[in-house]
Amino acid sequence: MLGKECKRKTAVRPNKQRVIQLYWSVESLHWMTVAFLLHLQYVQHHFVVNFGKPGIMMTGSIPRPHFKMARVISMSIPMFLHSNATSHKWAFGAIAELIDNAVDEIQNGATFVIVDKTLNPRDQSPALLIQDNGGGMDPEAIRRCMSFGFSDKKSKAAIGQYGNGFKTSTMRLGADVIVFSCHLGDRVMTQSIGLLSYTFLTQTGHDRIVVPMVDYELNTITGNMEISHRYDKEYFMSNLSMLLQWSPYSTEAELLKQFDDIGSHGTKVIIYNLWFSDDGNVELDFDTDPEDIRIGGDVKKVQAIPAWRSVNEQHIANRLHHSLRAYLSILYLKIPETFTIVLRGQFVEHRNLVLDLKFQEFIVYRPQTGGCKEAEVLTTIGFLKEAPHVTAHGFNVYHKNRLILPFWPVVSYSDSRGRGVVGVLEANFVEPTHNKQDFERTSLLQKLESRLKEMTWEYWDYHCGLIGYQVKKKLPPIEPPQDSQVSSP
Ligand SMILES: *[C@@H]1O[C@H](CO)[C@@H](O)[C@H](O)[C@H]1NC(C)=O
Ligand SMILES: CC(=O)N[C@H]1CO[C@H](CO)[C@@H](O)[C@@H]1O
Repeated sequence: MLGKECKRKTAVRPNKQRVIQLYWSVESLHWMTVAFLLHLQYVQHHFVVNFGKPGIMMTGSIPRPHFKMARVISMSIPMFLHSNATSHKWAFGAIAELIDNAVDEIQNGATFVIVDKTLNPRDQSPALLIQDNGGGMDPEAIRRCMSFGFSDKKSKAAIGQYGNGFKTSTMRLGADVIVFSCHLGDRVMTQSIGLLSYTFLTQTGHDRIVVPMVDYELNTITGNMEISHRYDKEYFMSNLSMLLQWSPYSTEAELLKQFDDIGSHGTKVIIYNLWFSDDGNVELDFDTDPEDIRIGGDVKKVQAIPAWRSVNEQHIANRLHHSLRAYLSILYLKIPETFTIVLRGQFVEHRNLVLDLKFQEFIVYRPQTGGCKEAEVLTTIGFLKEAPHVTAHGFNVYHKNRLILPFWPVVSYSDSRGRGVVGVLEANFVEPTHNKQDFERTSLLQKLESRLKEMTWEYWDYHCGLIGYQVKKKLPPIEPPQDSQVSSP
């Protein structure tokens, strides 16, 4: 499904691209892209808010802004920005990117990330909270994270790193985001607050993106947090007044109270004015399950005979699309024991998809990467424990510990060949796309895809008897696989 999206990328017109590059620098182009993204979502938001009363709005008639955006941008913005701008069709993909930022903070001491619903005190509307106790951001870092025109210097190890991913993913989820960050640096402790608010920017008619920010610093003599002297006092006051007017908090005391549960280091992100879905409800559903965040709408129809329908619907391959808890449970291949993801007050139990497989085999694949160092990828393949009842199949492909493709269906099995065959692998030799929901469609990926296809068929042809299918071909005799047995490729 994401493959199509990527193919469209090639449709950039070279002429336009050159003309635009003449007039705008890279930074302002990125700025434009995000502004554009904001604008379309804002239009949808207000359309639904103003006309979204039952009976007036025609359900399903509003184009989803991200689809629309993908089309428009592929015609006018150079390709190198395309993937950034079309980031995050899927709301959970945007949330995952914010969780990545917290996971990157494990190296700075983070032991948890909290994902929860909170309320906007101004109107009691639901807002999304994401909070970690990592290193936090000092005044420069929060500017890099929230402002435009900074280039992101990503360290190689980091998955997210408060880069542009932060802007695109927060803006995918809601119109406004406020960030509180507390950082303990060399002898100074700072608290910084920043507001990226589309509501503010449009209602005040700003023609460039202004991100109000204030910083406080611990006075080691008095022990109080005081206005940071880094920036002019006048600036501080005008920034603060914008924050109080447009953030959910209308007094400085209320604003600073948000630091109470952050402690001496960490970051709290609150996304408010969350987007609405076509049915006129907030897209993120906090109500159906008080211990989960769900997305309605997109529930996939499971094709199965009635007796098997429920086991299919309940399977993680299906649930991950609409239950954040299910998705987060498999988002990382491994997670340090010292770190927990807490979703709506409950730990997210980590799930190793390999343990969902029976009759496992381990297959080594050595991609020809062209480099002198030979990559080696170990794929665990097997039948889902619930096979043949569960029809899901495909490969869960991780990249540097992070799930990129869940249940990637490399074969289509109109004739059952491949049904219930699932694999798990970590493919670090291919590059994920910007939204980390797909891989760049390179020849390396194509080779991987065909190898996985062969693997699926080979596995099926040898072992389908084990789940009650008739082995069709005459095959050379082979020992039935046993758990933990290593077979050669
Ligand atoms: C907010 O503060 C920044 C410095 O941090 C300053 O450049 C900007 O002009 C201020 N905004 C206003 C409206 O004063
Ligand atoms: C500003 C920005 O993040 N640009 C990135 C967009 O995506 C391309 C790759 O698809 C990167 O190379 C750019 O740095």
